[in-house]
Amino acid sequence: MSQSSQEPQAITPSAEHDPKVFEYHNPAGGWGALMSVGKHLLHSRSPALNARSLFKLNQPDGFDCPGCAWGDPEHGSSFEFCENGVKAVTWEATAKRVTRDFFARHSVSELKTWDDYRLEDQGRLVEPMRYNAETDHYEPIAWEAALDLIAAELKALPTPDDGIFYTSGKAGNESAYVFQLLARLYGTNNLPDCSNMCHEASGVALNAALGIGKGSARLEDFEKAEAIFVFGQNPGTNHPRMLGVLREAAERGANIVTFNTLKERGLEKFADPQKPFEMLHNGSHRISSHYFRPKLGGDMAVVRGMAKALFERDAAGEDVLDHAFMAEHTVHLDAYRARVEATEWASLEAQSGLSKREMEEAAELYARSKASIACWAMGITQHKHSVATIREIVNLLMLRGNLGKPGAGTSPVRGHSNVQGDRTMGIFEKPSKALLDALEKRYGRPMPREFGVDSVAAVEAMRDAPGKVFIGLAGNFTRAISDSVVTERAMANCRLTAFISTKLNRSHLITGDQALILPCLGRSEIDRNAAGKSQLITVEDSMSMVHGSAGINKPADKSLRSEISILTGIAERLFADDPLASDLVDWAAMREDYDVIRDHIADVIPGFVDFNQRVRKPRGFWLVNPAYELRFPTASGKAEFSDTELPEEVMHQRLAARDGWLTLQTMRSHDQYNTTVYGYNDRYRGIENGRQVIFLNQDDIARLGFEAGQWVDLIGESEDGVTRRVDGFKIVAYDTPQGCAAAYYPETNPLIPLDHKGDFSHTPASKSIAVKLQASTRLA
Ligand SMILES: Nc1nc2c(c(=O)[nH]1)N[C@H]1C(S)=C(S)[C@@H](COP(=O)(O)OP(=O)(O)OC[C@H]3O[C@@H](n4cnc5c(=O)[nH]c(N)nc54)[C@H](O)[C@@H]3O)O[C@H]1N2
Ligand SMILES: Nc1nc2c(c(=O)[nH]1)N[C@H]1C(S)=C(S)[C@@H](COP(=O)(O)OP(=O)(O)OC[C@H]3O[C@@H](n4cnc5c(=O)[nH]c(N)nc54)[C@H](O)[C@@H]3O)O[C@H]1N2
Ligand SMILES: [Mo]
Repeated sequence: MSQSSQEPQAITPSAEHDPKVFEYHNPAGGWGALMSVGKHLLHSRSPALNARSLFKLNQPDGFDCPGCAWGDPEHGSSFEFCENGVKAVTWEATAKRVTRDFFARHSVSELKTWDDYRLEDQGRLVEPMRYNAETDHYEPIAWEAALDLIAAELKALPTPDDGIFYTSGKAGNESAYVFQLLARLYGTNNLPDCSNMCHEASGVALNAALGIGKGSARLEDFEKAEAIFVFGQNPGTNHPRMLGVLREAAERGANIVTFNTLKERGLEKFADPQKPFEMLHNGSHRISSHYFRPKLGGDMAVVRGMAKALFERDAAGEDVLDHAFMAEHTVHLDAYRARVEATEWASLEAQSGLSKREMEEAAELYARSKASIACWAMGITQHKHSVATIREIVNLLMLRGNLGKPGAGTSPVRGHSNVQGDRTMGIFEKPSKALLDALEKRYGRPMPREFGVDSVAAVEAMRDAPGKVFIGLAGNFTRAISDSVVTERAMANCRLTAFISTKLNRSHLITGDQALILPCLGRSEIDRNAAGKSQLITVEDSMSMVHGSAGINKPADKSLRSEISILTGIAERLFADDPLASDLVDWAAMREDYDVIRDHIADVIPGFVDFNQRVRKPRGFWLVNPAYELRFPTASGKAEFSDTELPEEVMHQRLAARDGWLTLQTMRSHDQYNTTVYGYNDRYRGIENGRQVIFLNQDDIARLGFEAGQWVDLIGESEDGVTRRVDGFKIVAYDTPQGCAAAYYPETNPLIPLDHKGDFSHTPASKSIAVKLQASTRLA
């Protein structure tokens, strides 16, 4: 890159958001959660409508919660929602609107100075808008003209590989299928998605180890597990319905063994707002029976330490390994064992931040359990060595035969409500040969065989060559990906940026030569076709259950279109002169009846035979996971141990030698959904009224010569000549190991160099960022 200086991010947190720190002593959930529900219902300005919506959330005749991907029980209660599901629903079903007058009042340059909360809080987008560079304002454009423009710009590209088609995991299966079909018929596999920034490492590691990129444990396995190991995950905020499941497991005596760099309240104790007795008596139940706090990026060493302890006990004649299982179902055990035995305890302690005794204790908990599940999320997947870490977790599970039996298995807990389904539908820049063959067979058309760009590579491509067309199906790509300033320059290089969205966000403000906002229906809204019939969409949860979702609310505006209507509209125009493509796919029929799309899916995607019938059963159907049945479609046909060497040093070890540097993880507050900020509080961590905080170990604060409450600027690495910094963060003392810091995303994304990413997964390593602190000029 040529430029050497970089202006700090233009977004300035307003002085009124001066974060306050308080001690939070209550359990997660409980009255705090109920009070928050009330507050968010009121803030939406349509409390009655929203209260009604909640009874339809995750119900067989209702809509899937647009929050997380945690599964719904088959014998569920009539309330299947949580505090943060309520925020997601009320945020969508707000009474506020972003009209053409709003855009006439505020220029894009002005809006760029607004923070994420303020942008989205303006309400729902209602009509298509086009950026006018001369006036620097968005102006209304007719739907037909907007769709014509996209098709014309795509057709004008020198090669289809100059088109980039991004999907966020909010998109349902039907939109996802149509989107990938459009891109591939057009001629490219450039289908990056939010999974590239999220659980990519899980897919890569599980595919290599077990031949299937998804988790194997089902919801009912959580009722049978004797121990549940939770690595790098904060369910109290991000998967609150999982807390209910963990709590039930804890109540019946299962060990919940947590590994987390921070002390997270939701992992300590929980009061279930759906249990009236407990609420009235201010009761609660502990979640974690054991809580280990490794350093950032230390989990591979922890898990290897547990394996080492087991091998040592096995060598001493103890019955702690399932030799019969391994002999029958696995390969490469000897190589793994040799590797583990060659790894010294001293290296494991130095890298993990845990003592040998702690790792032995964790191993003992594992050895005592006859059925164990391992769960993990972003604390594991957003490091440089995430794939190796997840392979290590699978190795550990295999040592005691914890696959394919009740109460056991892998559980990568997914993020977005349909992120897993989008992949199943073919949203993937590296499609399998089988998928492309099936598409070719169905459509009689050669499919592009060259792999496309993932999320990081998409930014590199836009940065390095101007003139691309970027289409975003849901999400907020520009804000979600790393290296914000580099990314924003790259996006501005495009000839067209177009986003299919429900709410205004920063991606809309970083415009290409031309830019469009295409407002769509949300999941809670009734999606009627031209004939007035309401349509069903489908989603797949983290446990591979596929089920229907139908909105119940009146659309926010009559001019809104469904995602499918917008996508099929683009496709019709794009392929209008191509009789082959328009004969092969009747886009109008797809738009009129989503059953037609599901028939296409049934023809192409394995596991979806009779899709239309099966999805109409309450709670839907399960996509069989071969690993669950002890079938492993790997190269060897067996489950494979990996024998990767422990990284010589992870970030915190590298930085220990550099004066004043710390390893920063970027994570979610309790009041946000990814780049969507619902408010400025992070209740369980005791933060109120602000997001510009940095959590530090007390000893680090003293050692670096700062004080709690002081404002600092965060300086990132700049070896490539780009200055990376974000200004004005307040220091908060927190229970986290030395050398490890934490702050919220997306405010900290400017600190992550684009090429700081996972080996094999290419996921931005947003849980191990090198930072230095500097006293800030911001006044308290
Ligand atoms: N309400 C709400 N729900 C959500 C989301 C949301 O933003 N808001 N986002 C959705 C999405 S897309 C996703 S992917 C998931 C994310 O769900 P999580 O993975 O829970 O999300 P994070 O906030 O990134 O939390 C990471 C957790 O891992 C810990 N951690 C970080 N680094 C390490 C490490 O190196 N080792 C260990 N052992 N622990 C570590 C952190 O302390 C933190 O508790 O949630 C989904 N659900
Ligand atoms: N530093 C750092 N960066 C991260 C992460 C991290 O932990 N740290 N986490 C990463 C992860 S796990 C993920 S998944 C990504 C998230 O990346 P994305 O999925 O791209 O981002 P979101 O913030 O979920 O997208 C929010 C926008 O989606 C739109 N939207 C909401 N509902 C709908 C809908 O029903 N239809 C349509 N069409 N649009 C809708 C709204 O306009 C809203 O503004 O961020 C990643 N980035
Ligand atoms: Mo995610």
